[in-house]
Amino acid sequence: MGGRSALPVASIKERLDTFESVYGARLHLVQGDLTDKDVVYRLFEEVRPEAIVHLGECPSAPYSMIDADHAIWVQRNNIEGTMNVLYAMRDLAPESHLVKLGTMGEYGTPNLDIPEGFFEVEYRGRRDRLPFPRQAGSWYHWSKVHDSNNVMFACRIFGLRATDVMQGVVYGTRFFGNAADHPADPALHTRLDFDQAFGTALNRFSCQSVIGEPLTLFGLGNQRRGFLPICDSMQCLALAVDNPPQAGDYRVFNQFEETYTISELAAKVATVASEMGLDPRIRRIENPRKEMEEHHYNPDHDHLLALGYQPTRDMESELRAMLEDLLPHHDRIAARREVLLPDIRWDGSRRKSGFLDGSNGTGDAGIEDPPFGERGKRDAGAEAGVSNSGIH
Ligand code: USQ
Repeated sequence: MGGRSALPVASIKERLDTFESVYGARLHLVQGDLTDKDVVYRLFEEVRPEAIVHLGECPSAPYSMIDADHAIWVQRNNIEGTMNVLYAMRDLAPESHLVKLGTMGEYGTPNLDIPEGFFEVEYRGRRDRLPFPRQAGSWYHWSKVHDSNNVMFACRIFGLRATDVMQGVVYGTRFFGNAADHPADPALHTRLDFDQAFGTALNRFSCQSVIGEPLTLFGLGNQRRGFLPICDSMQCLALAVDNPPQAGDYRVFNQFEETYTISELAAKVATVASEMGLDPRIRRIENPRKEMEEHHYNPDHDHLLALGYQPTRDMESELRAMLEDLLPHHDRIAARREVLLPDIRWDGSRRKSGFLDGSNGTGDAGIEDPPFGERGKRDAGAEAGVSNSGIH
């Protein structure tokens, strides 16, 4: 996507060595492609895992929306990799526990509260407990839905056990142990992307604040999502591993801390950035996606709390820590500032989004009013017909 990690990522050897010196354990690394069944089977033969935390998928909605080749690659990569893991579990580690990363986006934005995976339905006088309908918003999110169905079916027919984690949008730079309070050894940093495809909203807003670019709200900015910092994402995965389900059980965790609208988040980043002496500006741009910009959003998230999950820190302190970690890399980010404005559109075209106030990015501080008077309209950004003026 022409981007790069805002934080430099050390070589794999350096990362393994540093991990060992900080945490006293040598990690065993095997490099291979999960879509290669032989690779997965060899790995299972060697390791005979008790638990598998499967994060090995393409995570990007926009990337999957570029064109047919990208859509098909994302679906094949994600679905085939998981199928190989499921069959390797059946054949070589049937007692093991799969912790599989799904996404809150599988549910979409229905006009109902969202349960954790399943709900009770009454229809024509009969009742059943059924999977809650999935209404994903990108080919990537649909790949996760298909994964969920496959994992659920494998549990039923192979007697496997799995936790399907419907994770919200992750942000932050500090993820190890007591990371919340201490910056990680720089050699342990993981990627932090800020381009349109692999950068998530809060990570992008933080990078934009650091280099003085506007924080880009897509459309109205009233889309609501669940968020959690990366250190708590790690905590939740560890809780799932430590508390496996019974054989044959397929369980679903909704994994997020709080829900916020994207405008609320941008305002939080702007507040923290201002306190740190930066000069953030929030601006609306045409929404390149087709998504509801005003909607009900009230997902349950009780399962992890019942296992003892405790959010470790509030969003403001996480944002402050993130900005502290990013500021020294101002030049690295600034050198790729052109990747910040999105041009991958859900209608298949490729055109950079314009600012919705029609100016050239030098507007006032704060959030401009949307130039169209139809708040609440679905896909408002896509329909606003805003000209291309204001593109960097
Ligand atoms: N958004 C903006 N401005 C930006 C970037 C995004 O307003 O500069 C908006 C988007 O329109 C969307 C929301 O923020 O409404 C979230 O977008 P995102 O890019 O942060 O997250 P998303 O595409 O939903 O995907 C991310 C991860 C994905 C994960 C998902 C969890 O990339 O791997 O599955 O978050 S969830 O959103 O709950 O489905």
